[in-house]
Amino acid sequence: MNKILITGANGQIGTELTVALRERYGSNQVIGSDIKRPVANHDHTFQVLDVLNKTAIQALVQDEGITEIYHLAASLSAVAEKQPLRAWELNMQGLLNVLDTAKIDQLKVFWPSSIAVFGDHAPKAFCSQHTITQPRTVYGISKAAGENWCRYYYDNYGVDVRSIRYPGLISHTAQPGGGTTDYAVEIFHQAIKNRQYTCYLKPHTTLPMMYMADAVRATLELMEAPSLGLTVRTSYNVAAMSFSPGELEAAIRKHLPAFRADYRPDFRQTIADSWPTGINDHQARHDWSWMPRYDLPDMVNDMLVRLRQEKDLR
Ligand code: AKB
Repeated sequence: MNKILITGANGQIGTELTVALRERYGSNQVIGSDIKRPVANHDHTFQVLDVLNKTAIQALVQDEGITEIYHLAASLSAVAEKQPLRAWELNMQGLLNVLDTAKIDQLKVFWPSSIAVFGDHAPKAFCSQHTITQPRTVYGISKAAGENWCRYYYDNYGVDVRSIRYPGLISHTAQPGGGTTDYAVEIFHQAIKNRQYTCYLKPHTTLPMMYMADAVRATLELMEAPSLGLTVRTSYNVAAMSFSPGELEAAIRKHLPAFRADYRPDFRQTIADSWPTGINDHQARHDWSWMPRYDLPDMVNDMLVRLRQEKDLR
């Protein structure tokens, strides 16, 4: 029976992945962990865990009989640029601690990479699986190095580590924490509350994006795919939709005609400009039958319906 540990369980992906994994494998089989216990968390299986403490990870794995780790704890692109060396340590050493633990106990590992591995020299519009990765951000550098470490542990120690290069993720449940694509969540909250949003990217900045329901399903499908069919042990490109802030503003305005956005680009514009505008996910579709379900109109519709229900926002 699988016994799963999630690091960074309080984050944007972790919040929804924990629920999905519990539905799949049962509540007692999935332990959420994070650096702090959230104030209103009454989850009896939750563990406080610092991923920089390898001894603590190994003790938890032993005590709980863990067989799989979803290692999500990381600093995202915008916040990492403010403290590059701290972000490097968290993103790199945290991953190495998890991979080394997995090597000893032959655990299966999921680790998220990102479209941030690509830089100015990668194809812009339909960025291929195997291409130049020369990222500009410390977050991207840590993800590119991490992908290679994943393959190293697979090749040399047989660790069954699987990974996805997530695009910007949009969720009605959890707020993102310090990424360049966060605007695509903030805009919904502001549109409903104030009918106004000031965006930190220019209106024509197109980026690859995905609705969280698709991202969670992609993660589960990759982890359940037969190992033999997987040809990529660095990280898989996945795609669902690409849009700019201006296009998202227009899509929201179809539901909320009074909504307006204005644009005041900050340092995140340079990060966004270095990323691709679209992703070629042919390999994921071929190897484990990946297929997105949400496009821009479906995602906008679902976000608005659910945010209004959940937060009782009009
Ligand atoms: C970020 O903006 O940093 C993340 C990502 C694309 O990995 N959402």
